[in-house]
Amino acid sequence: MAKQNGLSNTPVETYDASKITVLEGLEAVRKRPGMYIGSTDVRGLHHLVFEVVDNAIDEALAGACDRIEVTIDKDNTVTVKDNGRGIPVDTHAQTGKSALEVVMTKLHAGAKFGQGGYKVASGLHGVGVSAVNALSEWLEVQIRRDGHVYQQKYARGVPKTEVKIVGKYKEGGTGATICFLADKQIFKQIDYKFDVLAQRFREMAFLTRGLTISFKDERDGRAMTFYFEGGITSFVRYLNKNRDVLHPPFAVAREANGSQIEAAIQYTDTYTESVYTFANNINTVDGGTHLTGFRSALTRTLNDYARKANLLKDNDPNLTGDDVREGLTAVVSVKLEEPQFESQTKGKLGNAEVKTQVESVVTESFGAFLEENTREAKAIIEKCITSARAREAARQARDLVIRKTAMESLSLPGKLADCSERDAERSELYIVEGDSAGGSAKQGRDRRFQAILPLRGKIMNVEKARLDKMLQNEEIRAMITAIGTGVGNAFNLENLRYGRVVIMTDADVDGSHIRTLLLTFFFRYMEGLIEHGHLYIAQPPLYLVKQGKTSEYIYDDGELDKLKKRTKSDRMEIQRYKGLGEMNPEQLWETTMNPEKRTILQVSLEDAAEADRTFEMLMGSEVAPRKRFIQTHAKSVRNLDV
Ligand code: 0RA
Repeated sequence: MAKQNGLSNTPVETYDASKITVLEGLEAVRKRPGMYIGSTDVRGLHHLVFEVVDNAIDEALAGACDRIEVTIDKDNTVTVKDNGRGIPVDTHAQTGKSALEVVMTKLHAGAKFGQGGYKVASGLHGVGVSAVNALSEWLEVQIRRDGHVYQQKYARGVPKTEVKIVGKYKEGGTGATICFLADKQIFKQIDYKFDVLAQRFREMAFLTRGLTISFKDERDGRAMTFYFEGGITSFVRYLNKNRDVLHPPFAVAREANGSQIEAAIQYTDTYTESVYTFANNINTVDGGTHLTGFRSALTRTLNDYARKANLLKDNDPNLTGDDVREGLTAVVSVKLEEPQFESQTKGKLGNAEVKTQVESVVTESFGAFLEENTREAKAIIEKCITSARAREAARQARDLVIRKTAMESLSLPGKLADCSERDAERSELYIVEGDSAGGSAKQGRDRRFQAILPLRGKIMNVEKARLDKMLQNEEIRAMITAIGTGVGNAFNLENLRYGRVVIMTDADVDGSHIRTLLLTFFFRYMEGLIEHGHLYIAQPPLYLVKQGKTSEYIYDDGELDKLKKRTKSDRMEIQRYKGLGEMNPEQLWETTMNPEKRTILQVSLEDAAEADRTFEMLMGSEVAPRKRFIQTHAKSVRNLDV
């Protein structure tokens, strides 16, 4: 152990010795897995895969790897193979062990073990593959390096073999193959989700231009390969796949004071902003200095150009940040040597210098783009000016609504059957589709803490609607008033009137459409409600199965199949519930509303990017992809998890 002198963080001894201080045994990882991989639920499980893949991506960032292959086997074994440099195998002076064994069995806090690696490292927690090793029932690594194939096997992080030479590889075929089986003693459930993994691999491939990630799921034979020549430009095209765009994407990639700055911009004819930012391939969901720099460059550049081109007249006010962000799709990706994140979850980038770097790179390059592409520039500016006008109109409409509500003494909507409980934490609002289901819910509820708001027919398509128009819609206004928080920039969680807002719709295609419409509305205008876990989806049963004197409610088709297999009796009587209205108030209470018995799904904002796309697809102007989605997901959409 290197000694610290107690006055500074600098170890007294040499760099080599100090390196040892960061090595820690793997027992700690098994004892408190959450500390290293976040949790031991499905998220933590997927984290194992991401950690290994992130290490391979580090090789790609170092320019040493352009292919990663991920396979999930039928028995849940995961294999990650890359064509990087492989892990060093020579003897590590301090421990007398192979560097490979040290990398696989010791925790490395901070920088990557060994030298010569690229300075930028991805990896969310950066705990290294050793943590994956510790949490695997078994793990096997094969390294192709220095002319040989080396192999070592481990069980729960403990080496079971020496580092052995097991063969040769073809010229130029260096790399690493890591194969592991997650430990059932640690993880509650070993069930990898294809979509979760695929989405992350897609994102990684976007962010690492020229890298191919192929993914095969042997459990059901599904396979996908991600390769994007255009890097983040492809990312922006992908995000805009179902939107009408105003121009081809603009893109810039430059080095500024040792940081790598990349941005891609494309305006669409929609009203939404989709800007995704990354620092060292980590999705910074709360933005940070790179986003601030990007936004101010955008506003300044567009205003400067609009003035110069006389698209903004002398007495026109400047375009605001909101004006230039409407319809904007952009990806900003920075790579820096020492990223500082403001939160534990790495959601926000803190490096102050990055703001100026991004700002100057984007101002200069996007300014030049506008000068050189006058037709595109005009389309963008006109869109921003339209947004400014609409915003002014919306403000006036909003003022009107606010004044009107104030005069009507903040009256709650007439259709709302409120509860007697006044404490938001203990009360629930059920948003129910249709008047008849609303009637059943009103009779079946516990009126002490459950309020019911029936919505008539389909609410309007919020994706295409503007804030001002939306506020004129009666159903939407009733919902906003009942919930109490306000919308958009005016959203304030403190005014929430119900701790749980529960969407209750029929288990048919129409019901799922209405649910998606509502989710879109909440996602776009009351995101905080989802973020803080206040939005839920009710789970009414699909069937009532009677056998003699007993009857049982069934909530999905799989469950019904199981029951059918279990019970051979043909006296089984199956009633399918198509709508909530078919249930009487008591049944609705028993199956769907009674907190003691019901299941409700909490809506999470796991991945705004994917949700954004799903909503666009379902709601956007293009009909074809929506149709396809509804057809292929007609069953599973019932459990749509945002
Ligand atoms: C330590 C040092 C170097 C590379 C790696 C580890 C490494 C780890 C993994 C995990 C999966 N694939 C990997 N590939 C490489 C640097 C190697 C050098 O400097 O030659």
